Amino acid sequence: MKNNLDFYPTVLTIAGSDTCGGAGIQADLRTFSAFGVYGYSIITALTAQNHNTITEAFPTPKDILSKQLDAIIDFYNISTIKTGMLVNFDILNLVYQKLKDKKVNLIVDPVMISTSGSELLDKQAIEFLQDKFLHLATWITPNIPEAEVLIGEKIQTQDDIIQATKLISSKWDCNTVIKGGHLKNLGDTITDIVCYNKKIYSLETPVIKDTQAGHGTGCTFASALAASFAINMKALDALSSAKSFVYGSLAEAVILKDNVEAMYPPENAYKAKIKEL
Ligand code: PXL
Repeated sequence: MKNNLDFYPTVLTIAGSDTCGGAGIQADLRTFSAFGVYGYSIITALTAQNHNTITEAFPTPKDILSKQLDAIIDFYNISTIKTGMLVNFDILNLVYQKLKDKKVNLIVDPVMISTSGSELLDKQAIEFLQDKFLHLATWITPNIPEAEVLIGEKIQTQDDIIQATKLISSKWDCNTVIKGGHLKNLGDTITDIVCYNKKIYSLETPVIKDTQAGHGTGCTFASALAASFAINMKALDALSSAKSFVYGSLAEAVILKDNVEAMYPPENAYKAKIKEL
């Protein structure tokens, strides 16, 4: 037995299945394992996809999703939950109803569009996300296009990102990380901006130029953050460890076939820089 005194650290992911293994549930569970965290998983949709294209995103039927949630949430002592692709209003609403009275550390990755441009959350669901679901979050981790949808404004500069993190944090009474990877003219570093307890931090690693392994970076970051919390890291250390893990996973990407690379848990340790702005 790994633990004879305390319970082993766990995280529940509520997300979609990605056949090609790079994002969604598959990325989440791989990441939890790399952090020494046991993962529970509730699957919101079955996608059919490879590294080029998504051909299907089939929502889990409501009654099945409801049974998955009931099987897990009240049976185990769940204190950390990460959500990813929530597909449509019915699924989002059901997850909301099951979580709304629970006291948990909820990390919401507001997945809306895949890297290849497919819609992963419909319009009615985006409204419900804004009106209800995000009020449950302790952390929200959008990329720039998702943050633009959430606040209804364009984000073009680092200053815009800082304003957006503040806006998101105050609107939904939560902490926010906006991932900077979509910013034009990145230079030598990728800088994410964090609003944590109303203070602003930058979170930085070098850019890995021309990587083809970007699929799943968002899921991996949010899962690594959730796993870091589950092993009792303090927030700033958790942020740095999650960002370092994404960087290392890109730096040590594996080649799956000609022109297809995938991020993979790194063997070496890396250190992202976090500083207050
Ligand atoms: O990276 C967003 C994402 C999340 N979840 C699933 C996905 C994708 C992108 O393809 O397939 C299941």
